[in-house]
Amino acid sequence: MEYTISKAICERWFDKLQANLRTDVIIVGGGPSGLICAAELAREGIKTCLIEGKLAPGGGMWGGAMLFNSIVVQAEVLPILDRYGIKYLQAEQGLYTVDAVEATSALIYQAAHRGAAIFSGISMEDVLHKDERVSGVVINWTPVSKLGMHVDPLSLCSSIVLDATGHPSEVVSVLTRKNPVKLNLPGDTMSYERSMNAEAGEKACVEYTGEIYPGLFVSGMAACGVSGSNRMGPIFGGMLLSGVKAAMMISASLSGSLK
Ligand code: 48F
Repeated sequence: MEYTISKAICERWFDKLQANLRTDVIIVGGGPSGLICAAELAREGIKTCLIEGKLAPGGGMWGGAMLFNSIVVQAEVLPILDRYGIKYLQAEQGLYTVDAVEATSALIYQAAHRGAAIFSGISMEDVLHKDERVSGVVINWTPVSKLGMHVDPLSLCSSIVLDATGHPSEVVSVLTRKNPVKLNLPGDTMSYERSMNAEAGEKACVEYTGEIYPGLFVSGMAACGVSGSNRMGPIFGGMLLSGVKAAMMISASLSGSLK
């Protein structure tokens, strides 16, 4: 029986990897913006692969604030919560609270159930950059990177890459560190995240969601950081709106390139 268990797991996992060596979209980072983007794209039948460096996707959503695992959202995202079957309670000033565990697990479930391929424990360490376009990512096991082991990576190819890595905006950072590129951002270059201002940060993370370099989109906290906007703390409506906006823009870009 042990042989059969191991064989079944190996076959399934390698089938999944092989099927995702070339995809429409690679999402780096399984926080709220990346997960909801994956769920929305997969629902449209767009071949989507999500790479999460940690064991479990969910990013900063599990922990609420200071480990108080409730999060806050604005009234405008209630239709999204309804679509994902996430319950909410009214607070004050048009704000609502959501159980962080229910919300995070709902996003993960919908992304996986709708057909996005989720790989965990694997980190993006570089991008594929050819003919002035990002065309995929370079990956390795997170423990290999953490232990500093001298092991070469593998590459995954895609039409589009989404940087949903949150505060460190790791995809944009590695692209700009290694290549002399001009970004579609104020000042043509990557900025840095400013201090807490919930209203400004929530607005900016949606506003700056988009394609900042051919083939490379940003969402969520990464969109805030690279555009020089503020962090916003444990309010998550902007993250969900950003992920949904990223999915709409990516879908439009893919259908445009098929014409
Ligand atoms: O930070 P994160 O939750 O991203 P987000 O969707 O949401 C931000 C909020 O959680 C919070 C906030 C809310 O108001 O301010 O911070 O922008 O999730 C990012 C995910 O990306 C993974 C990381 O482990 C986390 O789960 N990640 C980061 N770098 C890499 C990565 C990498 N190089 N490769 C793979 N995954």
